[in-house]
Amino acid sequence: MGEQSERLFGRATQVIPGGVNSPVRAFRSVGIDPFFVDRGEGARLIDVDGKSYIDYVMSWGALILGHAHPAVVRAVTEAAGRGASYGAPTGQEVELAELVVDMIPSIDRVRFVNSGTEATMSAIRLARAFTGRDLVLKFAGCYHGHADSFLVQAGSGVATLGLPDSPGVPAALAELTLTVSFNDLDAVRRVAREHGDRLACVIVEPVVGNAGFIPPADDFLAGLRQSCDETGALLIFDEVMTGFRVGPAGAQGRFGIRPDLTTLGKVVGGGLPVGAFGGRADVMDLVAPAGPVYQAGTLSGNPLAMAAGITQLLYLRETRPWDALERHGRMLVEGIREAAATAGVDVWGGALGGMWGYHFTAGPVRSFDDARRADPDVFRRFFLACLAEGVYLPQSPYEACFVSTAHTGADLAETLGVVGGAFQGVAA
Ligand code: KE4
Repeated sequence: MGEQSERLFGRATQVIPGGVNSPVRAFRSVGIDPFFVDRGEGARLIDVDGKSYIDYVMSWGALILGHAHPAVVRAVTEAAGRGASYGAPTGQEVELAELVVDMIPSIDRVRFVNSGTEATMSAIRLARAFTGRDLVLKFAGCYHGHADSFLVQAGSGVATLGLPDSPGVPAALAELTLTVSFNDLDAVRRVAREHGDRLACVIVEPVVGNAGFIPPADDFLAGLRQSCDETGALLIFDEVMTGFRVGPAGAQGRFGIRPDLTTLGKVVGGGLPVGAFGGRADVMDLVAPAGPVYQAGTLSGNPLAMAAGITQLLYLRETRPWDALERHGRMLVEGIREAAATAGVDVWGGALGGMWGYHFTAGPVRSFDDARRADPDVFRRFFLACLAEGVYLPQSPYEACFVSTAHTGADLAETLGVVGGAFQGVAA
């Protein structure tokens, strides 16, 4: 990395664990020190040493309009002039809530929080209260944030660091989380038979992004819906990544499945800290102060984040960019596949809306186990070759890639050129 980044990283490691505020940012999986960012401009990040990167991380999916979109900057700047936080209700919270309810039909009520983790943590508490049951079913490789109940065979940073789960999670709590393989309906039905009367909820990334990109098999999501209807467990779609990213109504809109609860993050906040959980009125009306399920937050619904979220969602609802974003994602996957073939490397990948991904394996990749068959060394060398040429892809095979409305045809052409040369010297 450049001199200024190295210097900052040296200081950071003295005062911040691992020098970063979220593990994946440390670039551990690709064996280099991280670059430090000076600013973002549209589709690009510029680091503190002045190097420019075409960015396909986009703050892990939040920036569907790209960095520093003028409309978002104006809205946040204007809101800041009236105060950063009040700890009291504002019209902006109502406006963003009405937008979410309008765009996602399964959501009657929504509560804003400050992160995806807060959203999913609150959603399972609510499901446990509504059903009077304790067990949670999740899927290997899916990541739902770092609340204790989810750090069991999780994806994203947990998988990147090769952690089977996390120390500090009491066994008594971890035992309440059951984990089966994504896309394995037989395993779901077995859990339903053995534990169905104790199951509070099934939580799933409807399109997995935290084991790399893995779409659902044709019957999988409908099978989850049926199993939940039969057992009385609530179906929770964790759409923190897919919400407003794979389509106007997220993955549930793409696949026509109505979950009982939905969690949101990233895009809904326009790059500022916003998470949300919402769904059926009869469930959500248990949330305090309407009901007894406690959930709270000093900065929940704060005016700066609401301004960014409203601006980004209104822009999306008006311009409807998802088909174009998906075409761009498919172009990038095809470019990687063609370049890899010259080195005898197999690629399995795909795109949905503005989310895309690739695995260096012949595939098909239907589960976390399939994803782990990909060659990590080929991934590392491919990632580093692209980064050296100014293309910043997610630094872990257990992350999804993102494209934004700010990525131009020239950016995509430049990226494909870099990808085309990235396999020289990468023997399969
Ligand atoms: P946050 O608490 O990081 O806002 O959201 C947690 C979360 C919940 N659900 C899904 C489907 C998610 O993808 C996430 C967070 N995603 C990761 C990237 N894969 C965040 C990046 C990071 O941990 O730094």
